[in-house]
Amino acid sequence: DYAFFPGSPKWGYFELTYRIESSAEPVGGFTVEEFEDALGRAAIEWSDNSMFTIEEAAGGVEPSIRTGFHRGDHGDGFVFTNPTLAHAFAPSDGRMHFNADKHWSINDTLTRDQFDIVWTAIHELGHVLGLDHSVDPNAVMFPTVDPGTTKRNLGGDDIQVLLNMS
Ligand code: TQI
Ligand code: ZN
Ligand code: ZN
Repeated sequence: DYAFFPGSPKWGYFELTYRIESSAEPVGGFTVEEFEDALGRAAIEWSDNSMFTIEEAAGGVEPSIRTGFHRGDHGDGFVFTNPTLAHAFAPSDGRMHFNADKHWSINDTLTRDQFDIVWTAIHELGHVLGLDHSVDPNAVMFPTVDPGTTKRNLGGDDIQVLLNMS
């Protein structure tokens, strides 16, 4: 959806920080520790493959990215309905929300009803950085969910698009 990113908005700097701010508890007992782990891995994947560094915000620091679990109508005008896993806003908004009603997993072995939080976090961070969807099926930014499968490494296309954004 190209209209989501009018004018190729950019951050203007490359050292980004994030903080967890949830308004809902995820179903299925998914813990804050697992979420922190997933975000850390997603942040490393982009940090290792781009000019961005993405780290957890230290106390008292204003984070660039605010992420967390939310349910249904959570006040930003984008109501979570069943098929939606997560959504993120274009730069330099920084909001990245995960649907608390989905069954999330940090493990790369998934049951049929689970979704990989690491994959989803890498994908949503891509939107936060300013990337739209890719038509390359190997890209993390390819907009198709395969339940029960994972994709935890950036494809050449993801990295190429990002380099062309700077
Ligand atoms: N959420 C959509 C997404 O992140 C929301 C969306 C639709 C969107 N069009 C957009 C966000 C354009 C930014 C720009 O793509 S989702 C996947 C994937 C979703 C989908 O819940 O459908 C992933 C979230 F790629 F697997 F289909 C994460 Cl990884
Ligand atoms: Zn939201
Ligand atoms: Zn997407």
